[in-house]
Amino acid sequence: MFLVLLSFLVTACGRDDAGKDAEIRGEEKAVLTHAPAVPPPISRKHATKVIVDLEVREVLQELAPGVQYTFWTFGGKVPGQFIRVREGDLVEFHLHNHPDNKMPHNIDLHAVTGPGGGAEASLTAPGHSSTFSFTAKNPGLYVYHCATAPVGMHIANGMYGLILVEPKEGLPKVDREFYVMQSDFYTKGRHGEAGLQPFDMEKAIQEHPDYVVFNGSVGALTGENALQAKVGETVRLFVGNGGPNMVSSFHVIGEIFDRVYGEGGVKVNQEQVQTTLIPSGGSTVVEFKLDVPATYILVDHSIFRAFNKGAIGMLKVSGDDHPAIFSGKQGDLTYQPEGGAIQAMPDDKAADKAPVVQSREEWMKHGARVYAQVCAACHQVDGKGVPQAFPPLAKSDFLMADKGRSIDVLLQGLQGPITVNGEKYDGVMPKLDLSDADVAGVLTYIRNSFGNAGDPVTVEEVKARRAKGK
Ligand code: HEC
Ligand SMILES: [Cu+2]
Repeated sequence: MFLVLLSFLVTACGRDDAGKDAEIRGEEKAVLTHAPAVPPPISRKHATKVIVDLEVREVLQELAPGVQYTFWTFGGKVPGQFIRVREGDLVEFHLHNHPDNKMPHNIDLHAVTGPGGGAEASLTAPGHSSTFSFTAKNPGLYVYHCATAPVGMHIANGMYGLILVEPKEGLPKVDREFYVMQSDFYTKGRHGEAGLQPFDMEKAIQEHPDYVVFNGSVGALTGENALQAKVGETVRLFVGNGGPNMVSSFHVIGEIFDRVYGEGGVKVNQEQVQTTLIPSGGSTVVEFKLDVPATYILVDHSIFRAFNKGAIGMLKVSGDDHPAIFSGKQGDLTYQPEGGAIQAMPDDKAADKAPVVQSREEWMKHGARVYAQVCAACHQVDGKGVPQAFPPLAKSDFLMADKGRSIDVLLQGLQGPITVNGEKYDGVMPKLDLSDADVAGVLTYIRNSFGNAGDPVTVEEVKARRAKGK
């Protein structure tokens, strides 16, 4: 008893640091940053409670010049915001799903020891927030991602980011730190095809990306967006790979990595490295000192991805020449991904609120808009679905057989085996966050499009099913 009291007193006086830093003292809000910025190093010498607020947003942004894409994001951009905590910290995680979103989402942090990396505890419907806590036991650089069904699709749409659990003793001091994350995208149109491009499930399953990019879009790290540093400085890159499919052969043209913390672990496991592998769902940390002014080019050295699919970034280094290290013709190389430049698109911000609908024509239009925004991603623009993944709505016997059941599918989602036109499907259709007008409109639309012919669905019918389902 006396000993317990004594150790308590010693701690309270703050004199005992060694062995005591597992104890949680105080609390703070995590600083979250958008790539390529990294939150500042942690100078604390003790563990604390860290509160993380991460908001999921479904946003329309550019994937390449003139090419738009509906990204699902952690924090409003791809990749997700960088989270930095210290080994031993107690992390209180709040995942917010913005009310304008249509899909449920969650988060699996590879830094978490526990079921699904937090996925089960964080499944969140639009307009809701989930909270869970974990102790950041294991230092390292970890990927986090959404793990809501269909998981591949949520990741393919941009739902990944990095969390750094800094070791207790901290990381060696460097002059600059940057956040870079590679990923691959799958669009209906070919690379560079202008306009709003829907996700292409078939290409994703075949692992044939149209885009492989750093930090969420072609050009996110080139030209004006290039990383900047000076001769004489040492830089550290925290590099993640969100996939969903490609393994990265990460290389910086014109530089050698002095040190590599392989696979994002805490040990420098190799020095003097030209190209380092980053698994899908993995990371690496590289450090190098800058000796010569130049524009260094970050690439995935699976090189067609760099020059034809977008996997190019730049690090512009200014300062004095060092002819002893490199003398020769100098200047900025301009690397342009071939075939990337397309004219700008008029921005089409389709109204997302349900209008007070009267005529059947307007009603169909409203339904068509909901379909394009929400359903086409899975059931495809032509309503024909994707074999073995998303059932067809075009001439669907399942859809047309039972109006009440189809309303329920839209209100409640659907999972478990079903048969549509003789083909078996066993996937998950998420519970979508649609208004009664949206449900009635989109059902009227799909029941009278793609070769279907049926009677309209009214708001009253939807209301009645909703009341019954409760
Ligand atoms: C994230 C992907 C996804 C989205 C978005 C989605 N669905 Fe589905 N949908 C599915 C899957 C998967 C199934 C099959 C579920 C199963 O196997 O039990 C399904 C089944 C259906 C069915 C019944 C089967 C059939 O082919 O007739 C209908 C009707 C349907 N969805 C309509 C819609 C409509 C309308 C929307 C938009 C408001 C929509 N879905 C959005 C994935 C999706
Ligand atoms: Cu998600």
